[in-house]
Amino acid sequence: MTTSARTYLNRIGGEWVPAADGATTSDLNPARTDEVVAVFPSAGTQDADRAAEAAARAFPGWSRTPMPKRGEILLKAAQLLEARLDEVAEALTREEGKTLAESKGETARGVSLLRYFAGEATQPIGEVYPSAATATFLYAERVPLGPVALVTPWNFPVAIPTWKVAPCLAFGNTVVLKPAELTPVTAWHLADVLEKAGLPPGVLNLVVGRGSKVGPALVADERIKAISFTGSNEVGTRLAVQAAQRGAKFQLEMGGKNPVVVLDDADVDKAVELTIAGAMLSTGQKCTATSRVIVERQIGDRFREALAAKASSLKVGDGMKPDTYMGPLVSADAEKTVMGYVEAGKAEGARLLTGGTKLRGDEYDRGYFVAPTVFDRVGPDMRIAQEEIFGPVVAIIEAKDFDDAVRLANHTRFGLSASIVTRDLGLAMRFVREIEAGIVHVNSQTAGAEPQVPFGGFKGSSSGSREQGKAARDFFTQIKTVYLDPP
Ligand code: UN1
Repeated sequence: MTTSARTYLNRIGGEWVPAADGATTSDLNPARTDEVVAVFPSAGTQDADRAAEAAARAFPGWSRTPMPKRGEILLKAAQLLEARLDEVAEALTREEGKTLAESKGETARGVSLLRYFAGEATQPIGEVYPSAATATFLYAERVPLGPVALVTPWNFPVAIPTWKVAPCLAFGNTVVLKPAELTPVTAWHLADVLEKAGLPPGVLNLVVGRGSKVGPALVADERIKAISFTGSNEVGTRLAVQAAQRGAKFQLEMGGKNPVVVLDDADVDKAVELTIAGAMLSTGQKCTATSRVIVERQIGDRFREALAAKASSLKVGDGMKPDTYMGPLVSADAEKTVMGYVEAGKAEGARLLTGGTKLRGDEYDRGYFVAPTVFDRVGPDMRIAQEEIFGPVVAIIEAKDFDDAVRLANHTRFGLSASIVTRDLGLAMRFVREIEAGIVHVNSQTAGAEPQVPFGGFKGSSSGSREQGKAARDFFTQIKTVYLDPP
């Protein structure tokens, strides 16, 4: 057991504080569970209450701070985060498991997000309309909501908190950030760089604690005017009901069951490369991960052989090692869920082409390592074709032709991202038109999100709103229409 793990504190009202009841939680390395990465407070309802109070107190001052000034703080935070990019990336790999290369990429994305929203802080925030009356100055202005709760997952512990926090602050709201308890160090860094960049006390409050306690307490709190959540459909649905009951604004980004469609004319190597990247990077733990491959018949055999060969050749290991392609799953629970789906796939009659096992040996025994897994002969209604697995498991489903492929791709309650691999521009354009997904890729993998464009899903993948880019403004502001007449 590592004894040198650093102890961190929550940030409430400008002070670093332990949990009200003194409870703590250990942040473990999923590649080596005997390594304690950090010790954090395990906040409860009392801490949630204090954080909401602090955010409410800070709101009048922050909402009146000129928007460009708020933008300057975000820009300064971007510089500070960039200066500690290696440190944050290493913490990310150690607490979440993804490879160091992915962690560096994600931290760099955090820097871009802060920069992007610093720029947003000088963009127009309303519109002037013609009025029926000659003298009336008629305009609609975007104004802040108030204190907002941001509930974020462990799988992108830098990028997702940043893409919620940055616009939330830019538009004049104050924040209670509740990051996933599995990955608090990265969220702590975000809070720390914002503070060092000059964010006034209470504007951003960090509450690390159990989601099951802190989440509902924040959602029920009358001082919290809106909640933005990324996570499971199960938690999201409950949260929406609770928020709707008291009239709080909410935004949900949830699961996916994202398809890549491989048409007969595709280059097999390219299709394999995109499928592997989409399905196996981050150990398949992305809401945008590829989890179904819908292949046309003629290319089917060549594709499945090449995909299985590539999947079984991937180097799995500790994400800190430079040659690792795929790290561990994040937790024992995650491993149990993934292995449960492997069993379900076999029991329902799918054919296991490769993987499906826990990895054994010195390098693996202390972590949550499973082999990259490929099933074929998957029926469209099997559980592994319908439910979000959130692990390195991909299901190959055969399609008769293009129309069948689109029908199969849309045969899901989710609609986050989708991809097609083809050289046929006409079919690619039809796919873009017919696919029920919020994010469509042609000849690129299903994952990925640039800061300047809307991000979000159709159907059961989201509550309908979008994050990032100009779309972030819609959620983090409300509209005030003003009829201004001379006295
Ligand atoms: C990406 O595909 O790079 O939780 C981002 C998730 C998504 C973010 C995906 N909200 O996986």
